[in-house]
Amino acid sequence: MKYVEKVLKNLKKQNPREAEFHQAATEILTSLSPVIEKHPEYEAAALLERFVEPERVVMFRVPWVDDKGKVHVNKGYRVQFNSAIGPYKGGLRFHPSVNLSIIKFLGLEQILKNSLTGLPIGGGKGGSDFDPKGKSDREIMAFCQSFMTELYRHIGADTDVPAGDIGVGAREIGYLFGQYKRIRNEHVGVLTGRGISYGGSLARKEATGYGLIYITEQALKARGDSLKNKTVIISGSGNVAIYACEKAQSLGAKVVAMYDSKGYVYDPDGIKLDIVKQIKEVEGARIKEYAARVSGAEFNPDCRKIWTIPCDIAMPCATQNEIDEQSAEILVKNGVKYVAEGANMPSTLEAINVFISNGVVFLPAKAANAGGVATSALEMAQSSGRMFWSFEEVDAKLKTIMTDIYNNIDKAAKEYGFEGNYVMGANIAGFIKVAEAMMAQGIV
Ligand code: NDP
Ligand code: 2IT
Repeated sequence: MKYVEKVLKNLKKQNPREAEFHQAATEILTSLSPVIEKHPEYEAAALLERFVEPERVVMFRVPWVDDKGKVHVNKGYRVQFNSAIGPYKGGLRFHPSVNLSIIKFLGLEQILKNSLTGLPIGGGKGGSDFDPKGKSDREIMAFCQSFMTELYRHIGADTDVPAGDIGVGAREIGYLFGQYKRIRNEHVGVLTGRGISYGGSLARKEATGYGLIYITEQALKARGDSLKNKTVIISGSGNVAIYACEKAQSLGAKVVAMYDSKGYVYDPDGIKLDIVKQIKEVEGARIKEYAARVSGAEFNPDCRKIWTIPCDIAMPCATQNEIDEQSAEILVKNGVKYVAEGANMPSTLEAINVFISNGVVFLPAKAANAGGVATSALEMAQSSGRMFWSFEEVDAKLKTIMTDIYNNIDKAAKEYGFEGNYVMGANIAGFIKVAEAMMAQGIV
């Protein structure tokens, strides 16, 4: 049996019932075969076995009291996956679906994503099964303070730097940072996505969505095309989706549909983003509201049906496995030309096969959504340098980073004989740097 197959088989055996982790590992390890074949010394150094095993997993209890005085207990996680090229870096997700498998798949992906940014950041991820929906500000604060009261001892500006993800935005980062500072008595860049008044970076909020559009623009440009007049579907209506929509529209694309977990809205005239922002960012209400406010817009409670709307470009920006094989086939049948993943692992392995085998330009998450964490690394640089860059400076750096990522994954795919296959390109280009760093540092 080949080395990668052995490692994958063992991973599944040693980590049973972790479906999402198996899925991410399968995609990554399968792509790495051509690199591994060129480097027999990797097997002798058990490099892959070490690569798929987190350096450290922290699991903890998060007790907190709600507004009625009732005590709740949630699970807290931080997976410090790989620090070969820099301090652990990656978001925190607060969502009731969170479990160890989900945090591990996100952490594994993050290692390669962070490597692709070209910046010195290792891979980590964390979160909780806490559901921020319907909670008061005080309850959110109580939860965040309790979460940080354990997490603080495991993180640090040069050790592990968490940030946001699903359910963790500016408000949560603020409460988490306040508690860290209070315990440690240190005002340092230990979290990114901070508010601008206390060490955050301009353009971090927009970065994942903008970056997604910048890399898509590059892929279009390389084919003599542009976003102008393209029909786009963006799933989700959170941080990534909103700013992807904003940048896509500013470049002339027509975004016709978006969703939240309760259903999607279709607006054939093009989504009015100010109304979405009002509903989601100001009121914290449901996207369904959009259809009530905009004439000609329709609401459908079945999220998956969003992929039956014909489009040129599909951008899943909500969560894992939102596009399955059947949805991918419908998208292809309806003429989709590009799929760019804003969310992490939004396409199943079967869906990816459908896209690639049908010649769809498929930009995988670890490349396409790397703009968020890249800008987090720019926030870290500003924090440690005691500097503050303008929006334009940060945005220009983000654009360069996304262009470089596109060129690097394109080049790696070609070099290894898989031209146009960016799953291969992204995994290989991301892995090479991490593998070199791990080999140089000995058996650790
Ligand atoms: P937000 O919490 O801001 O928004 C999440 C959005 O996805 C909401 O519209 C939410 O709807 C929807 N959603 C979540 N779960 C489901 C589900 N099961 N079915 C349908 N819709 C769902 O998160 P972000 O925008 O920050 O994150 C979105 C994705 O992008 C995630 O996969 C995240 O890992 C990834 N990502 C985020 C980065 C960042 O910088 N924030 C960076 C790189 C990747 P509802 O409100 O109804 O739950
Ligand atoms: O998935 C991701 O890359 C993020 N949620 C952002 C991580 C970060 O550290 O900014």
